[in-house]
Amino acid sequence: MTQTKRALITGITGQDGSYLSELLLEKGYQVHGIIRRTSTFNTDRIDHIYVDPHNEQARLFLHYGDLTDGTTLRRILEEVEPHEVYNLGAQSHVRVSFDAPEYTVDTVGMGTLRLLEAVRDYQQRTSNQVRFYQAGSSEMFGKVQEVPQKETTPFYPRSPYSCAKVFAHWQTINYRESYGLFACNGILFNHESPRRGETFVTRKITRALGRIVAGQQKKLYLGNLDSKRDWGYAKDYVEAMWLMLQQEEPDDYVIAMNETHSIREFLDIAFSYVNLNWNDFVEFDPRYLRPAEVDLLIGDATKAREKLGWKPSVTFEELVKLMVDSDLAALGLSSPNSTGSGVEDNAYIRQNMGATV
Ligand code: NDP
Ligand code: GDR
Repeated sequence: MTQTKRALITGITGQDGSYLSELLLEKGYQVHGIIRRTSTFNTDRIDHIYVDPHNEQARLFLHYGDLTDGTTLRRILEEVEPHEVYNLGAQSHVRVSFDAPEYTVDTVGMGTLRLLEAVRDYQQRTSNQVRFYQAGSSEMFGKVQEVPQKETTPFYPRSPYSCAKVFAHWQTINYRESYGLFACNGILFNHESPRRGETFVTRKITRALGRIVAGQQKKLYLGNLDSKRDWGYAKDYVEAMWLMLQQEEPDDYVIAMNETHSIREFLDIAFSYVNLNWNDFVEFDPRYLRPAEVDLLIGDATKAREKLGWKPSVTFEELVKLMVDSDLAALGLSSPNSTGSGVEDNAYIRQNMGATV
């Protein structure tokens, strides 16, 4: 009889943590996640897969902990005895990392080191093999050195967040080379979904667009519209994380779409999908600028395609539209694609938007 695999996920309540949990549960894993104690519920993204632990069917278990608290990380590791650890927890907002650099670096950089140390000790003490995934970021490439960016492109991080991710990246390699830990770095380019945090630019746009169509918002304030990102679909990207840990040898992989689009292009597709012109709604607010910007990201995921057999299932345009559809649906509005009361009907939009059109 094969043993049920156990996975431990930091950042399980985030966008990626929720999709990865779904994927691992589908594959028959027992999934354990570390959650933070907060004064309001923070488990919205995983509530639909949570089963009361008293139920013997339950395969998803949550543990209170924090990447800033090494003792607890060790205790959870001992309790769970995971076969795979996915380190997705982070203060992941680049702009916020300039406001809260120490906390960001503690979570993203030192948090990874604490977890690696805990895994090393656990593995040495028990001889149980643990596979480790580190959530690296295209932000590590920062200031353009080479395009498209690939595994061998030099890093030039431009924020406290990305400096900490570079530290975590090299620590992960160091634990692989020093202690023989099966540790992989995913270097993931931006990936989005209807579950994307509301303050990242894509979701900020699609959420505002829904509210504009519903007549609940008149303006959308944004910062730099010229930067370019290589955006993919989060559900596709968590599959790459899992694939990395199923290989014979640990390695590092870029995961990307190999195409780049500006914020303006994102706005064009999103607003024209509902027959609106974003220039009528978007205003500039310098508070959303960063002290240093990453101007251009475009990734080359050839290695992942060839070695992992990974490929994305959703195009950039499909991604924008599925996010708009989801934010429209959340407000009880139908998709422009659906028949009947579609938002392609300008009268419908005018009616919903009151005086703003
Ligand atoms: P989210 O911001 O959606 O989720 C972050 C998760 O980390 C949340 O579960 C959050 O908990 C948790 N967290 C925050 N601080 C701590 C802490 N101190 N201790 C433990 N957990 C903490 O991020 P994503 O899901 O988008 O990203 C997942 C990972 O991948 C992150 O490490 C991110 O930096 C990285 N990444 C993301 C990319 C993307 O485009 N999405 C691209 C490349 C890398 P809570 O819900 O309580 O806030
Ligand atoms: P990013 O994502 O910094 O690439 O990090 P974000 O969506 O925050 O910014 C993308 C680009 O949009 C510009 N921008 C704005 N950004 C935000 N958040 N809000 C605005 O109002 C706004 N206006 C313009 C930004 O300047 C930037 O150029 C994300 C995170 O998920 C990281 O954790 C991850 O590592 C990287 O993607 C890959």
